[in-house]
Amino acid sequence: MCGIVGGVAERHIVNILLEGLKRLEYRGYDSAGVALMESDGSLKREREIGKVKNLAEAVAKSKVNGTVGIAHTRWATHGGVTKENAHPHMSNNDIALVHNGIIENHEVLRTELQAKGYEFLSATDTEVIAHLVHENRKSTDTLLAAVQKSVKQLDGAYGTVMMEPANPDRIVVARSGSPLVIGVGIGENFVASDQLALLPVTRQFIFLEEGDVAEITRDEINIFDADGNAVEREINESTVTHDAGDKGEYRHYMMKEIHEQPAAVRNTLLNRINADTVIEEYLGENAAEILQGIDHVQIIACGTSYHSGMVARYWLESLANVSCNIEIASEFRYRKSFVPANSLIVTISQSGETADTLAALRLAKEIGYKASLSVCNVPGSSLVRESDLAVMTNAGAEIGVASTKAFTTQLVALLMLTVALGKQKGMTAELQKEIVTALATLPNKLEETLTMAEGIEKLAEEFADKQHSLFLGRGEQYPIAMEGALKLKEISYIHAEAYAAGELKHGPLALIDAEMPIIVVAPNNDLLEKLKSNVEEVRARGGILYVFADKDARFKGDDTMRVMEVPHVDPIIAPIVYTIPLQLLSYYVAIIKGTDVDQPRNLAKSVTVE
Ligand code: F1P
Repeated sequence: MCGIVGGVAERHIVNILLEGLKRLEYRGYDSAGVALMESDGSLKREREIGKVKNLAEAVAKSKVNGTVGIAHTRWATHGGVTKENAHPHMSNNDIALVHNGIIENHEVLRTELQAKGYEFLSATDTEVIAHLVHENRKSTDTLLAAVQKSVKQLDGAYGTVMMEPANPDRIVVARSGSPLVIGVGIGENFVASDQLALLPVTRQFIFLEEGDVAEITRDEINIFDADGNAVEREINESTVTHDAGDKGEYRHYMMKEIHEQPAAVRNTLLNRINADTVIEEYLGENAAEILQGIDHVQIIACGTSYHSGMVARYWLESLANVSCNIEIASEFRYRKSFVPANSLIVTISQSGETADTLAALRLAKEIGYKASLSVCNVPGSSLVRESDLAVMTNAGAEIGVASTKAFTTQLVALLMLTVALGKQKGMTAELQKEIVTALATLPNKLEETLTMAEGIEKLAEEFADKQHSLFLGRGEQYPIAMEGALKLKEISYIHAEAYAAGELKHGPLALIDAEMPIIVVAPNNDLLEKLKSNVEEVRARGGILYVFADKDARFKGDDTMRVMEVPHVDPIIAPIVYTIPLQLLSYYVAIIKGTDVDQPRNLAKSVTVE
């Protein structure tokens, strides 16, 4: 979703801002803009719809530059995709600002400000902030004071950065519900909605907290909490190990990230397992103590992360003997739910900034969950900071909107968590050893599975003209079927639905004909014979099957059933391995269809509005 970059320097920074925006492109956006200020206070702005490339061309033409500036990629919420609605927004040439989030009381504020004579030039909620700050600036000595006054009048979520030509040596930022990070430099300072944007200029970051307002100059960063008290916030050295970098030998980030999975999983496992078990300390200093009293786990997540949580439910109940529920964050946060005694809330999120997941965590803390744990890929993100324990997936930056390596590393982290909790519930030493042994083999198994790519590329040709598809799995492979269907939807725009195979005859069987490809995930586990019966039900009705199966599962391919052999693995880690061919399938289908694989239409990487 929207991205922010800003900076105060001695050098001209337009290229730093544009590079920052490019690094945020992966989040999904539909227009981009930049405003720069020279030290004499002259203010210039460029905005373009479409890609950052268009903005860069406009900037090159108009030669806009300056030492202080703000930039933005917009993902439309209020107001269509137009140049007028793109940020930065200005109030009477006196204030320029960019904003992520949604101002919920924008209508009321707009009416009030219009009555005071402000003319609105866009349909955005953001422009309200610009005029509100402008109005409050009339009765305050500084922009900082005007922002502190204004944020008290705003409802909703914002990460906002602004500047005024009257004081061209500073920017003012405010955070509530939408992340902002300050990049600390030498004789220059920056701000962004995601540290990735600033990695070319610094690795020193201050993560602003909820309610913080800060004034930033070249040499000073003054931060104030929601009550207006000056506060010190720690400077963190960035631990982002893989820079987003370029696509290397790959055509798309998604394919690069699919192929990074063996290395990413190695990283997730690093120093966290030994030959016998999981080393609990990796979860945090007092992890063992917190997990000890836990009798129930409630998992909360959205999208792909929800699917990894669904697999974890099977693992936690069958392997760790801990009761577990899972719910989509946007549902959980708006219903009254029962909190069993000694419950742990587990949030799962690649970004750690998904608005619904974050709100659900905050609610869980309020309603009596004993402790919170987050499985997350972004260090310093809101979920990580607000949870008692965090298990980092360490997958490196994920740029493709459709999540791949974040998902498989989440599964690895969740399987390790299963062992850690299982130990508290009497999991046998043999089972602990079986799980860590299987995990240790996983990176090589994933490498082996990736060699299926060529065969799947051919298979994809049979899908490209289809309108619909059905994915089937049973047990912990059911969520993998769901994830496969989601991937196909997201990047190839083919309607895909997943069913627990046992549900087929309760409705979806009516859909089966030769135009409906049916994809089946079939490892050699104790549900195999049941699954085979479901496959026969489809075959008997003229359906065309594509079965991803263990060779010992003995499926016989023919005209109506294509069988793709997946490497043999311990059934415990099979959900992780079977994810790979489904990712590859959706990728190759999308290539044939010519879609924008890394930034599929209408989607955003980090869903920071509800
Ligand atoms: C959740 C999610 C992703 C999906 C897309 C939109 O994000 O649904 O799973 O791939 O990027 O957001 P997160 O909470 O895991 O960051």
